[in-house]
Amino acid sequence: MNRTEALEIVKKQLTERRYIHTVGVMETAIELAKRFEADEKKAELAAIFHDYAKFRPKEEMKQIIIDQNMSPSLLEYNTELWHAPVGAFLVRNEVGITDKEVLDAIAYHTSGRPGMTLLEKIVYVADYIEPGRRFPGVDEVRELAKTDLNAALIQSLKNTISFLMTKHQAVYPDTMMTYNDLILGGQ
Ligand code: DGI
Ligand code: FE
Ligand code: FE
Repeated sequence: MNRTEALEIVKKQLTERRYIHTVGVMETAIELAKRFEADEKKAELAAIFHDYAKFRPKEEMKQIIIDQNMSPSLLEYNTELWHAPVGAFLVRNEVGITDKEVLDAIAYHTSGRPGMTLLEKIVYVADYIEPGRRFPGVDEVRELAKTDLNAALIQSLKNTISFLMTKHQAVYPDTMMTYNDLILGGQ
């Protein structure tokens, strides 16, 4: 599948605004893949489909999490977490992408996980810093991503965890574990 075909497929699943975000993530992920010597084609594909399930009804996502034996703890935390693992499942089933590295980069693009692969880190950071993002602190992460992918990832995790805490929201354990893993030097 080439880029144009992939973008056409995902466009139908998204709002205009989210599609523009997706194109930004795609461009950023390719740039990061070049910089940090990852597979550019896989980065492009994972980025294009990372938010594929973003607008699926919550009930549908919940049912997939249950039926596919995904972590039941997902259901206890923020529903925003669901579109990532559900997206990986749907991209496999509906689009026919079978590359496990690409599917994992989609599955972990929101929560992160300990021992993230290079491709997973690239999609996570690209999602955070694509040119359309305007969060406080995003420029600092953009600067870090020019030279140090792990430092960029740690800073984006810190920002997200702090953001959730200031809103008095729970933090998904895998997100905390991702942060700890990187701080403790687990690559
Ligand atoms: O889908 P996007 O908006 O492009 O970005 P995303 O997939 O990273 O979703 C991020 C949202 O998920 C962000 O607003 C914070 C929210 N969220 C809720 N609970 C958690 C969480 N993000 C992480 N990493 N961990 C959580 O526990
Ligand atoms: Fe997302
Ligand atoms: Fe996104």
